[in-house]
Amino acid sequence: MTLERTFIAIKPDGVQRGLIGEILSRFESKGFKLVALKQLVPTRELAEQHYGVHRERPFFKGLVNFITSGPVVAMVWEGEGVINSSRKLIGGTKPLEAEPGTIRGDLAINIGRNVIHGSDSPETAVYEIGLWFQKSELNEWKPADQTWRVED
Ligand code: DAT
Ligand code: MG
Repeated sequence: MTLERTFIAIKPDGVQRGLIGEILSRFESKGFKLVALKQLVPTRELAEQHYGVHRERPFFKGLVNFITSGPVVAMVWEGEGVINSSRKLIGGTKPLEAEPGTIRGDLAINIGRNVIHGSDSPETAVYEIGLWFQKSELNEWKPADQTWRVED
């Protein structure tokens, strides 16, 4: 079993629309483990580093303006296969094409207001966790019901 960690962020639209609890509950109910969580308004520098791969895209400036426009809930979730599984829970980038049952499929309609971010690969996850969190902010702990979610 390979334990993975992924970076998940509820974007400013999700926070403003009161969707924090709804979104958290999907990861919690699935059984993944929350190892870090904080709310912050990202600086432009952080946002530009986070979305660095999109720097040359026409939507980059709007994306950075949006992500820095208000509080974001930044998180790290842990579990076997959590990176891919989170992308499935989140759904496709275009909310109108995202499957019903996914976060974007159920809660959003516009690509520029798609409520949540999730790392797309192990390399991206390591980069994004390091960008948003100090090591000391990542909590090592064992959920009391762990043996009812995963076999030893
Ligand atoms: P994802 O967030 O599903 O990983 P991505 O990495 O391709 O998608 O793009 C990052 C964000 O940029 C995406 O959540 C919304 C925005 N975005 C992507 N493509 C866009 C487009 N064609 N027009 C406007 N915004 C776009
Ligand atoms: Mg992406």
